[in-house]
Amino acid sequence: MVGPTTIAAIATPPGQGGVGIVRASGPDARSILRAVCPDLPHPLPAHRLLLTHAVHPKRPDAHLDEVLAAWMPAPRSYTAEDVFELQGHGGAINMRRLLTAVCDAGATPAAPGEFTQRAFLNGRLDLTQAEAVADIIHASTEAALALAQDHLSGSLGHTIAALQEELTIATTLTEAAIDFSTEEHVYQLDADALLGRLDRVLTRSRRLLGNFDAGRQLRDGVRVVILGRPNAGKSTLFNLLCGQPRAIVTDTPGTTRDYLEELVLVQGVALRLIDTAGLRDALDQVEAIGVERSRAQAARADIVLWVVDLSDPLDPTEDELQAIAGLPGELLLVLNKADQEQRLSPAALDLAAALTPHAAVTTSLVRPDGQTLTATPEPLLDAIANVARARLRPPEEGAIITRQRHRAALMEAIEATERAYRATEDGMSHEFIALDLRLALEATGAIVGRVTTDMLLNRIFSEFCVGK
Ligand SMILES: Nc1nc2c(ncn2[C@@H]2O[C@H](COP(=O)(O)OP(=O)(O)OP(=O)(O)O)[C@@H](O)[C@H]2O)c(=O)[nH]1
Ligand SMILES: [Mg+2]
Repeated sequence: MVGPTTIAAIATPPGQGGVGIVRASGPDARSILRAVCPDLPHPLPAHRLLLTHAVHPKRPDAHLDEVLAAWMPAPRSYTAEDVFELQGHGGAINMRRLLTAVCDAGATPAAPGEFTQRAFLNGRLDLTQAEAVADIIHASTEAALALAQDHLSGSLGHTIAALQEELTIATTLTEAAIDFSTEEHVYQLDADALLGRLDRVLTRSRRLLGNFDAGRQLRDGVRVVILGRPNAGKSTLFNLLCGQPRAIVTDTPGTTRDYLEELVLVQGVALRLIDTAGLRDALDQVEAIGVERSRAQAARADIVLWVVDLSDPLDPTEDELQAIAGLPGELLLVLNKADQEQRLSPAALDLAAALTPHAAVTTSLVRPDGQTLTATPEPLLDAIANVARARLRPPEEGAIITRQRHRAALMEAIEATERAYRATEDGMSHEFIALDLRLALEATGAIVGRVTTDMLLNRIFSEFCVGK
């Protein structure tokens, strides 16, 4: 078997910066570091920053850069392998030359996420922690960052471990009952005790599953889709919430052709805001595709901002009302163009308002002189933030799952545990019960990475940047 290679990468973002870091990990890290930094003391002090100079291994007389070198021998390093880092002067060309020197001394360029993948494979991190590293790098809001830090500290891993412990005991007891059932002293499976144990597993897993929606919205932002007829003022509202003229606004109905997405903070709440093409019977093929996309976005919304033009002489049709009522997200009704003469019938307004428990917000997005406002009206901001905030509160205390991957595995575990529960109640053979308990164990194991496939690992680690 070929042993692990020594990998190296530039760990800092490309471009100019005060400092740039080249990092390497693997069995040859020590000799490579010696070759690139020949003046380092003997023996190598660990976990210290050492001021020295770097050279190319084949041209030791030519000074490359003045660097701070850090030597972190296994297992006390990020990957649990021998690791070194060179802090040089930031700058793309300098970093490239340092990396070339390290590679010419025996390292191989690292693939995206390969350092973290090694940390996982060497047992330094479980899979939820490895994912948290990617989440910390990608976090664009305080809330997402806090959640990722929490996962990196192992909180989700611990919760899963507790579930696994219960399941392991349950499996062991059941399998013991199979193994010894033909012996003289028949080992009796205590069905009531087993049911109690499985009940605890189910309660905890369902609680965790119930937190997924809040977790996803914390991590990715609450999906807020702005929906309505052409010309209702959707893009005007989108731009105001973005704080910049991101979408084209004109008085021609059908201006927005494709949807636009921006991450915005509204009163500290992260929203993934989506402006859509106005809903109507499309005039051409491009618009038809746009309207189709609007509907697809609406179907995935956490919150739908339904913008209705009060000055529109055409009341919402029965079909329009039905379509809105059928959406899974929470509905917030925005009655726009209050500066104009109202032509929408009060009866139609009542019908629209009846579709949502939240009070409609009546607003105008232009000033009396016809200019667009420069900031979103406060009542509208309050209404949006209140609904969004309520969604972020996890229904139950405890760890929070954030990824579809966690959710799917947990659902699998719950289904298998439920089958084991029913089989125990029905007094079915122990083999059946044990089989399902094993499946539940495997499913929970997949969350933390006890059971993984190469495909799954590749997918997770490809999200990383090179050097992490
Ligand atoms: N009088 C008035 N005009 C408004 C108001 N809000 C937006 N408008 C105007 O309405 C027109 C359409 O606005 P948009 O924001 O482009 O409307 P939209 O809903 O995005 O339209 P589509 O992209 O065609 O679906 C523009 O001329 C805006 O300036 C308002 O409150 N009052
Ligand atoms: Mg628009």
